[in-house]
Amino acid sequence: MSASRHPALSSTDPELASYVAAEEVLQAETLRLIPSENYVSAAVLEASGTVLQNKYSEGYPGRRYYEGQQNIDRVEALAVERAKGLFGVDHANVQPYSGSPANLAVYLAFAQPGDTVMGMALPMGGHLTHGWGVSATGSWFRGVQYGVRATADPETNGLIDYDAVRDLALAERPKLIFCGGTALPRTIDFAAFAEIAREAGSVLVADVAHIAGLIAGGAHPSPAEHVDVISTTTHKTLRGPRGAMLMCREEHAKAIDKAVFPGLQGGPHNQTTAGIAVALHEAAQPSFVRYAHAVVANAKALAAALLERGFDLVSGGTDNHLVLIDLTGKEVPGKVAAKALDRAGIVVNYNTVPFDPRKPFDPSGIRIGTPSLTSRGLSTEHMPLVADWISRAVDAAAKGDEQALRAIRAEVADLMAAFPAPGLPLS
Ligand code: DSN
Repeated sequence: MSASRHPALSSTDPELASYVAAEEVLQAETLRLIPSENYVSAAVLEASGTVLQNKYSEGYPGRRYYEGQQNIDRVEALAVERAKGLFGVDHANVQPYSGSPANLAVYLAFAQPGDTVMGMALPMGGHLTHGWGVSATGSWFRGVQYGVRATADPETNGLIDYDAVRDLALAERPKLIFCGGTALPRTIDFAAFAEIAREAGSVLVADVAHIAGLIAGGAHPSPAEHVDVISTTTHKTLRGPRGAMLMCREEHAKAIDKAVFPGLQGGPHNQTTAGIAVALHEAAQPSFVRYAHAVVANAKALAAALLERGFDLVSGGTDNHLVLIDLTGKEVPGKVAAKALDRAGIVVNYNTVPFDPRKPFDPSGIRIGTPSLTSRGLSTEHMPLVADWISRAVDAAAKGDEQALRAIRAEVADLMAAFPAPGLPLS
């Protein structure tokens, strides 16, 4: 790490500083395709590393259990106002530490242990905290799960079956219904979920962690007018620090706030709140609208280029930032491919695909996305090259050709050097 960038850290703890420096190089040189990651701006990084870190502030602006909140109150109120304005909601809570605690707060606000809750199954593209068995949400509550269609018709294969969701909801009458997930390449029909939740008498929660930035930038429909609660992390397409927000109609504001604090958490992480405020300010700019649309255009172009190269994609493509590649027809499973791609300087994660015959720790797919590469300025014209690299790396993995992976890594580093990453000094 250059001493001038983090002089105090380099001098106090050179070992730790060296790990941070190595991570800066890694993030600068590689093509980062994990769809839940991004590059925050230098301004978000600065806000997240301030003396706001030093304050305890249990409570909410104007209602704290500690004194000395003159500035902290302003920071949090600013973040809240910006969230309300950007997402068009009555109420925002910016204190949840991350997505899982945010979702747990929703359970605390609206359900009792043992109640039935409904979400998309994790292997179908849902999230652990939507009632999946290994999560507290699936053991403290009774999780019932929906999935996607498996049909011979490419027009509907891999899409959410809203009729089946409705049948399950009416049979189970869950307290909560979650829509949204972690591996959904297609637009979520919030109006359809709202109709189902209304019929079933359920509280509807949109977990938009993956697509919050797309919603903010107008590149995905907003759930604001359809759902009771919006849950989101702040660090994915929204390009903020690692944190989360819960947003809702006024009628639910008290329940949500009480569930976050004192129900689940203690003092908020004020330095993160500051970073969120900056990210929300950035996301309200015209340039972010362009960014959100470019993320989607890049993902569509990448999906098309992968299809041309013989890859199978779950649902046949994408409407958003994410592409789920099913490697069942290839000679390598997801984990082998992901590790080979990593050696080639292309960072992805292995992932289950719907109806995966393999185990979650060794599944059939890889999950990729375009938020990070779009933040670096890559555009649709680069997507055939990215698809070529993925194709060559998967072939090389099948053949055990390490030299080919090294060659790709050098090509990747060359291209990335021409596209500086926000927040990174080295690129
Ligand atoms: N772990 C996140 C993701 O990668 O999608 C979801 O929590």
